[in-house]
Amino acid sequence: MKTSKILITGALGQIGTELSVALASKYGSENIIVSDLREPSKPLEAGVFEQLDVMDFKRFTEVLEKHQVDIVYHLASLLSGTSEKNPALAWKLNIDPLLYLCNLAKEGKLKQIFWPSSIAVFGREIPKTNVGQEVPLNPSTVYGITKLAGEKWCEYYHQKHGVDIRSIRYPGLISWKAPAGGGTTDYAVEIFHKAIEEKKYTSFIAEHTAMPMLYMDDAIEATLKLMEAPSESITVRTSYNLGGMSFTPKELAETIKKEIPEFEIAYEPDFRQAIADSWPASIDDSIAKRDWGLSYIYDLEKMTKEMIQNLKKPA
Ligand code: NAD
Ligand code: AKB
Repeated sequence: MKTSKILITGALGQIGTELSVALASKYGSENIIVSDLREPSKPLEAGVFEQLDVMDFKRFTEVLEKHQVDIVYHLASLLSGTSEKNPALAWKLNIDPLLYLCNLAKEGKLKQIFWPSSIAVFGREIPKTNVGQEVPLNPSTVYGITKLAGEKWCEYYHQKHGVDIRSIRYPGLISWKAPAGGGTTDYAVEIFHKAIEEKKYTSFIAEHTAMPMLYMDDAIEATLKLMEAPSESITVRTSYNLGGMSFTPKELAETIKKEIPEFEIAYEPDFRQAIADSWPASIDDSIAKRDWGLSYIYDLEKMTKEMIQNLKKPA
C-alpha cells in the first residue's frame, strides 16, 4: 500500500514545529511536507519544506499535486489576540482555506483532514467549570466565531459529503520549542522564558483567572490518536473537547517558584483579559476519552519541571 503523503500548513508555528517531528518519526520524514507563509529561520528538524500562503489557492493546488498529498493537517490561522485586532483577515484566513480543503476532499482528492478548533468556541450562558461537549456555543470573540463556523463546516462536509475531517478544541498549549503565536493563553508560555531570563514576569491575565491548558506532548499524542482512530468510533464531527489541566497565573507562578525561588510575578491585564473572561475555566473531555482513548501524562508540576529543564538547556 502507498504510504500517505502528509502536508502541514502553518507548520512553523507552535504546534506545527512539534507535530511535524512527531509525524515524521511515525510516517518517515520524506512523507511530511512542512509548509508555511514564512521561510524557516533554521534547518528543519523533519520533513520537506514548501513556502505556502494558504490563501493562494493556485499555489496550494500546486503543492498538493507536486507531492501527491493525501492528508492535510491544516494549522495556519490567526489566534485570539491577533484575530481581535484584524477581524476581516481572521475570517478570511481561518475559514476560506478550510473550505477549499473540504471541497478537495469532497471531490476525493484528499483522504483525511485535521483542523484544530479551540476552547474559544465557548462563551456566555454556560457554566464556567467542567464545560461539556454539547452546550450552547456563544463565542464573543472574532476568533471564537471563526472556530465555531469552522466546526460547523467540518460537520456539514462530513454529514453531507462523507469527508473524513477530524478536529480537537485545543485548550491553551504550553511548549518550549517554538514561541506561542498571538493568543490569550500565551502568558503561560511567556512566563517560563521570563522566569529563566529575568526572574520576573508581568502577566497580561489577572491573578485568579483560570483557563484550561495542555502541555504540547499531550496535545500531539491526542492529535495522532484522534487521526488514527477507526472512523466508526468518531462520534463528534464538529470538534472534540479537550480539557488538559486548569490553573490561574497565580497557581502557575507558585509552581514556578518551587523551581526558581527568586521568581516574582506582577499583573497588568490588557485587552486579552476580556477574552479570557469569556472562556471556560475547565472542560469535560470524557467523550474523547471514551471514543478514542484520550489520556494525559502531564499535570501542572510535571509540565513546569519539564519546561524549565528544557529552556535552561544551552541552545
Ligand atoms: P501559531 O500562530 O504558532 O502558528 C501559525 C502559523 O501559521 C505561523 O507559523 C504563521 O507563519 C502561519 N501562517 C500565518 N498566515 C499564514 C498563511 N496565510 N499561510 C500559511 N501559513 C500562515 O499557531 P499555533 O499555536 O501553532 O496554532 C495552530 C492552530 O491550532 C491554529 O488553527 C490555532 O487556532 C489552533 N489552536 C492553537 C492553540 C494554542 O494554544 N497554540 C489552542 C487552540 C487552537
Ligand atoms: C489562544 O489563546 O488564542 C489559543 C487558543 C486557546 O485557541 N491559545
